[in-house]
Amino acid sequence: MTEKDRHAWWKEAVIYQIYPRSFADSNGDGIGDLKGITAHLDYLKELGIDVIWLSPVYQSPNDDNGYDISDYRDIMTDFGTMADFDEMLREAHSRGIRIVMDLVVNHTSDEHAWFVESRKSADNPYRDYYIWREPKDGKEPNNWESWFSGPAWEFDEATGMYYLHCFTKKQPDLNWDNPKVRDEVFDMMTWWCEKGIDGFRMDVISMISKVPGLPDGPLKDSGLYGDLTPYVCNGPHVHEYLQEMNRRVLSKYDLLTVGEAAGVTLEEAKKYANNEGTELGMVFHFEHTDCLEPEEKVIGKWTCRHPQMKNVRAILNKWQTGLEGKAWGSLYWDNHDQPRAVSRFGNDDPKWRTLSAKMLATCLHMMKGTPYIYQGEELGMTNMHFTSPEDCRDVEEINAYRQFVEEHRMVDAETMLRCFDTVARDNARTPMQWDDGANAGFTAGTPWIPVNPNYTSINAKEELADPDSVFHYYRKLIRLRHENPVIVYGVFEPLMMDSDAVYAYRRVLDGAVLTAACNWTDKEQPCSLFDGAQGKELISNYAEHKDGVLLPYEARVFLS
Ligand code: TEU
Ligand code: CA
Repeated sequence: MTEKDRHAWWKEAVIYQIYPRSFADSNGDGIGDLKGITAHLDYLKELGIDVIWLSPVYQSPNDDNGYDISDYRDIMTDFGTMADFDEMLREAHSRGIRIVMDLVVNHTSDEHAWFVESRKSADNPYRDYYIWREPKDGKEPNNWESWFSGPAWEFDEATGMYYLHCFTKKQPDLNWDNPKVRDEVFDMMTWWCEKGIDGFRMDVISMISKVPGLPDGPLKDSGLYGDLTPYVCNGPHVHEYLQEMNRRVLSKYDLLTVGEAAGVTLEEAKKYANNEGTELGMVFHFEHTDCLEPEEKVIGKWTCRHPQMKNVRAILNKWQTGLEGKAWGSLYWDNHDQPRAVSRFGNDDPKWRTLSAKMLATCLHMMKGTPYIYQGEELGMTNMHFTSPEDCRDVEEINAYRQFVEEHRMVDAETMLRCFDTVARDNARTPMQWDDGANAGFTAGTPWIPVNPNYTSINAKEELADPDSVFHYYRKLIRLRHENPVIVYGVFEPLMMDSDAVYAYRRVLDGAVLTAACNWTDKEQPCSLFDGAQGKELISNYAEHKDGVLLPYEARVFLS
């Protein structure tokens, strides 16, 4: 066993992510809002979570649903007012629930006052807040593709130069090498901390330092553009800038901090989330959400395939053992950028949905790290079915469809729609299913994105009333974590690595041994871990077990 972890509240907490646009609409305009969140805090209290991570609620023209911020110190008009925010914060705190803000500072909106100034002239005081380059041979300065299709550069008539945007052209990248940018960001963070918020989830924070010279990237599978990730992820100054942020802001407050770290490796994560606490509390990595072979992809991230358990396990186990004693980790299946967990990793056929959602929850929540639940995951909400590109709201899907289907005819429309069914971000963004009434109880108006038609059978009202629901199972998993230090701090040891069907492991702390085993298939699978075991069962998705096997999608956890 390695050295013990220093205890912290955010290591013992369970986080619930809210995507405000799709959570609850209080005024019938079809868009979720802050008052809608406040009205449902008792639901979250009942679930038992400790912290809410709020996807961005700042002023934004919504090119990327709030990940394009035009004013960091104001609330998005669609979502309400600063008074609504203050009320939500107060009401959450009065229930013992903390609030973590999304911090989107790799880029701003092109409508942010800094960028409005920056594009005016080459000698504007705000010019160097962003990344401007001269054309190269009359074209883009390099071959990078933006994360959301098309070139990562936009030509600006006013000065005849290009600006860099790793995401949409309405999301220009900030120039973190400019100390004034860092001052502005740190001041803004301090302002929110003084308001009493409890932490930050930092959007693509691994991308804030770009490799000087901005060299061309290796050609992507489409052959259309180069890959920017080698030159923008984990760049030369990223750790230096985060250490500065830590010294100047984070260390002055008691915060949960989690970096969304596109392109992060285990070795890099040990630096970002180091146990000495000089940078961030933890990071999100993407290895398990993107563990298909290149030949399983249609193009770029688009695929109709589902990952195999043994590949997911190899990745998660590597992170479990690799971080031990060195850095803290995060645990998640789902977020607003991913398809629904039960549809991707489990089985959303009505016959297996509940069992497999509970199995997946068990598999993740008994691991080491801080668990994140994405809204609706606790109900076992499923992916959508896309019948036409008109169903899409997400700029990533809309642009990909235009580029690969319409402009370059590299993918046929039907295949692209099946890829959307499988991995589109909109799967996570359909409205929260509160009840079986009109629009799933999300809005009295017309929802900004269609409701998943299965809301009549999958909804919070029904699950709250059913003690065997996915909701009550999550509730129990959260309570177990709060009651058993071995679930928080126990050292992880893999088990049954010769099985491609059963994901099993042990957690060990001060003589307590927890054993978890999860059957990822719809068939009985051999497993003798529990035969004759001494101790007590902590949780299972089956009331009766069978010696020597795990039943289809069975999950079992034993403490001895
Ligand atoms: O996401 C960054 C990121 O890595 C995602 O683009 C993810 O890999 C992709 O969506 C999977 O298809 C963050 C936010 O979470 C996302 O919502 C924003 O669109 C993006 O940054 C830009 O701010
Ligand atoms: Ca509203």
